[in-house]
Parts: sequence; structure tokens; C-alpha cells
Amino acid sequence: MEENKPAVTVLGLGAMGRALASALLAAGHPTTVWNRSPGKGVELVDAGAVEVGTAAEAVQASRLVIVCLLDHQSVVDVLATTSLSGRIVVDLTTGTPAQGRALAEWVTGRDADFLDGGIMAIPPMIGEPGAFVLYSGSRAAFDTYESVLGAFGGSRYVGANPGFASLYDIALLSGMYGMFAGIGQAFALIASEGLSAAEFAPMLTRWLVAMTGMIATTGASVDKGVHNVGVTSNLAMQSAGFSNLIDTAVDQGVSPELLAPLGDVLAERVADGHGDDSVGGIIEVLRKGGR
Ligand code: FVH
Repeated sequence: MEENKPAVTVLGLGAMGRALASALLAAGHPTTVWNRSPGKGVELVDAGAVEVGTAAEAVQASRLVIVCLLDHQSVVDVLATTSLSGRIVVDLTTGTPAQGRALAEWVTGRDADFLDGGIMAIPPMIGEPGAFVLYSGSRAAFDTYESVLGAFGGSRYVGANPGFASLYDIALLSGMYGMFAGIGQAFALIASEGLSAAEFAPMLTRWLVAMTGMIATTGASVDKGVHNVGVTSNLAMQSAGFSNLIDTAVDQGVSPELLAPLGDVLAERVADGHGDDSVGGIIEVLRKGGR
């Protein structure tokens, strides 16, 4: 351990907590770890970590406390057993913006500072260049510990509102799950004729990568609230063509249940008189708040 490196505590040694603790150890930080069930810290202890028996002891060991548990309730339950006074709590557990704001209030009410975080990586990526972590809440805490948090990958501070890291996190995950839905549908269609999904995969990758160009242009049109300028593939055309996706799924014995709601939203925007919009126009339907 390097003497001048800040000590860090990690609460939670699931797959992600172990990866975080491991990255801190690799960066030379004296690292104290705790997990509800014993036995998950053995390799970390071999690498130099100190494992303690209670969350309260772990929180006393370091000013900087990283929390990575299953969910928001487990975080509240565990932190309630500790004394947080003078601590900087960084919660990297996935949660909602409302939970991030509630936890910030709860933690700061206990004489501690707070950062909420959203990890945009899976455990093997931690410490690698592809990983990045979003932070929101105390700017002072972020500035003080940015170099420590850099052990996990890139760090991005997204605002003082403690709910913002979760908001960005969930927005990114929403984009990811939308992609998963489309990929699942595409493979199901290919498999319905006994064709090779593995051979189809490069074609799907090429197509999806080509389509990513629309992300930046759609973002710009969302900010302006204008969706009908410079449109090359208008919504009326897309909505009319969308029935082919539903009909083909049904004909091939594949469920259209993931795609059908998107077809409804496209049709609603067209019915609202915005058939000349680009696909970004669907955001205006979504922003009405659901049916
Ligand atoms: N793994 C991933 O790919 C994703 C990447 C993005 C961020 N997520 C979030 O990270 C949080 C932890 O995920 P994880 O992968 O470490 O999850 P598990 O391996 O299942 O470990 C869960 C840990 O939480 C502990 N725990 C659960 N319930 C409680 C409780 N009531 N009180 C105290 N601790 C609790 C559990 O302890 P144990 O079961 O070993 O005793 C583990 O330490 C999560 O928010 C992801 O969404 C990961």
C-alpha cells in the first residue's frame, strides 16, 4: 500500500464490489472491505485488503466510503447500522433518481457528504479504459476524491442534483435495453427459418452501427423541440412500414409484443398531425407521460 494514498472502505463484495475493491488495491489505496455474508473477501485480503466483521467498523476505517449493494433498501439498512459523521459516502448501487435524492438527504442529515454514482461498466471492465462512472451530488466531494475514483475508469460529474447520476444511468440503460429488444427480435426472426444467428450477427452489427448516427441529430432536435427540419425518413412513411414488422413477426410465429408498443407510439404521433417529423418526434408522445 502507498502511504500517501487515501484509505477507502468498500461496503458490499458482490461481483461489482469485489471489482471496485480490487481496482482500489491495484491503485495502492489502503482498502477496508465488508460484506454481509462472509467468504467473499478472501482474494481481496490476499491482495492486501483488511476485511472487518461489521459495516460500522468498516465505515470507521476510512473517510471515503464506497457502497455497492444490491439495491437502495439494502444500502439504507446497512448505513443505518453505522456512524457516518465526517464521512464521504459514494453510493454506486443502481437506483432511481428519487432514491438518490432521498439518500443524499438522509446521509447529509447525518453529518456526512454524499455522491451518488452510476456505473457504466460490468465488473471485468472496472479499471479498464472502457469503463466510466457517473457522479452527482457534492461537487466538493467529487473534486477532493476524483483521483481516487479514477481507479474505476473514467469519471464524469453530471451535476449537484444527487438524482442526476441515476437519471443519466437509467437513460443509458433504457437505450441499452431498447437495443436488446431489437436484437432479440431480429435473432428470433432469423431463427424462425433455421438460419444461423451467428452468421447474421455481423450484418446486424453493421446495420446498428450505421444507425447510431441518428443519436446526435435526434438529440439536437429534442433540445430544439423541432423534429421536422432536414428529415430524410419521415414518420408517416415509418409508421406505414412498421406494420410489416408486426405482420412478419406474426407470420413467422414470433411474438410482436416488444415491437407493438413502438408501433402504437409512431401511429399516435402521425395521428397528432406530425407525419413529417423525424423519428425523434416520438419523444413528444412519450413526454405526455403514458396512457
Ligand atoms: N454487475 C453488473 O454488471 C452491474 C453493472 C452496473 C452496476 N450494477 C449494480 O451494482 C450493484 C451491485 O451489483 P453486483 O453485481 O455486485 O451484485 P451482486 O453480485 O448480486 O452482489 C450484491 C451485493 O449486495 C449485498 N446485499 C444484498 N442484499 C443485502 C442486504 N439486505 N443487506 C446487506 N447486503 C446486501 C450482497 O451481499 P451477500 O448476498 O453477499 O451477503 C452482495 O454483496 C447493483 O445495484 C447493480 O445493479 C452491477
